[in-house]
Amino acid sequence: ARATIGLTGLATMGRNLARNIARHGHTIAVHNRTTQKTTDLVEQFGDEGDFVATESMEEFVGAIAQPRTIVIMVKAGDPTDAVIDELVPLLDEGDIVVDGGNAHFTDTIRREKALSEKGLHFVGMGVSGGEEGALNGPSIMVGGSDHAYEHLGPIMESIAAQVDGTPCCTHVGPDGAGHFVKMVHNGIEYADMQLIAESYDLLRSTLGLSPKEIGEVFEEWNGGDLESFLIEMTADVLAHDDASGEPFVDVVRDAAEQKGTGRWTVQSALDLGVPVTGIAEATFARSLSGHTSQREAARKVFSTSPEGEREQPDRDTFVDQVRAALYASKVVAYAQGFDQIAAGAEEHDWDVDLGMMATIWRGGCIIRAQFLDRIREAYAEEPDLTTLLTTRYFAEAVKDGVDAWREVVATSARTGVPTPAFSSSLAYFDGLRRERLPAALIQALRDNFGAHTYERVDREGTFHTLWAGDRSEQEMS
Ligand code: NBP
Repeated sequence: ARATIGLTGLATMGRNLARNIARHGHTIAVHNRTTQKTTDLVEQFGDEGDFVATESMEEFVGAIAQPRTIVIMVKAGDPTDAVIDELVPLLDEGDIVVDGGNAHFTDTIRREKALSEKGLHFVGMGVSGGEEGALNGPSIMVGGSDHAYEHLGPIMESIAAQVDGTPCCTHVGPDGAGHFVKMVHNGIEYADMQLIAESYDLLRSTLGLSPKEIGEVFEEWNGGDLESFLIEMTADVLAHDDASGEPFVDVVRDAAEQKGTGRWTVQSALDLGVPVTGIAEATFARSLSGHTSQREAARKVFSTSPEGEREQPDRDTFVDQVRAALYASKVVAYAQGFDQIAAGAEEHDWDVDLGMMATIWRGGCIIRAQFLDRIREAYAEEPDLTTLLTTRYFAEAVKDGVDAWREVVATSARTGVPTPAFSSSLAYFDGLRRERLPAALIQALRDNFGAHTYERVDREGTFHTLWAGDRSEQEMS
């Protein structure tokens, strides 16, 4: 029998995705550059479904029913281009080539253009949830044409995570839209994790709680508004002891790594002019943690202050304040991420349904959370909302938490516990809600040194003051 779909690239992700597809009753042709991986897959898991193992690219392409749907799951970057170059001469018009790796969305736009000129459909597909998700139900963000989704969508919807009967998979929009949304999703994941890490640090450094005790706090938080996969995982990790008997978190080197999607999100946000301060601070915090020699130099010079002046706030009060600060900062980080998706969609002319993004992140992916249902509801109530921050539910949550949020940020400043994500989120919130911003002074300075002109609050038009002359004001337009 001809396979209904093919998948090439059988490392961790590809292999699990192939098994997931086969388990859902789809006949799948499998291929890998190194044939051993194909043989291993079919030997170990061949009884899970209908696999067609192939060795050469020709054999692989020949095994798939037309129009072919072919998923590439190789290392992002040059390997993806190498596989596309090998595949394309073997394909027929109307075939669908799907890149399920973590490609940069601009690469996806480029590839889609090149393949559509050859009469092929190219789909950039963001797959979230790591290896576990790939096997048991990921969250899938599909780009590309409507035609491609008609073929690919039903298969992907069948293997995606399901929440309340809704698959965590959707057609996000044309060309790079799927990979763009996956990128921002990863950026939000960075912010989420940084906020959790800051909460842990505050509870440990300020209250002197042990990792186990903090794990219990997180477990309790997981029973409320903060309920999410990452909070649950934090409770689990903090409760874990190393074989040496030490808390596991204490034996792990404190230098966070990154594969680049957080950096991409921030780079794109800078291009779009969207202030994603939570994601940016989370990304920079990882960089800072890895700057070992600078940290060592600073530690030697500044070791004395202000540690040793540990404040001892009331435990229950402070735990609750940190919870409120975490929630409010999380609202800000998500509001910023959704702003970026809206701006990206506008820039690239993608019609992205923002509520749907929250819907498909409710399951399968690392940031899955109860919270996303609130975001989905907010967009259902008001599809064109200006910012998530001011929607009924989130506005109430932030208003209720703002005093605690300020207290936590103030405590962190006094005690020297760095909280870049908490602090910057609060600054963002205050920046948005202030009646007047000191941007007026910036405009005045710009006009003074560079004749960059300014607008006035009391009249229409553009103006310039002759700063070096008689300081009279000229109307420029
Ligand atoms: P890797 O990113 O480690 O890539 C290994 C695969 O790429 C192998 O199948 C390898 O074939 C193939 N490959 C390479 Br490398 N160069 C090739 C070339 N020139 N021609 C053909 N094949 C080539 O695999 P992964 O961790 O399974 O991830 C796959 C994709 O999924 C990546 O884009 C990744 O960013 C993305 N992703 C990963 C995760 C995760 O949690 N790991 C989550 C979401 C998305 P070989 O066996 O012959 O060397």
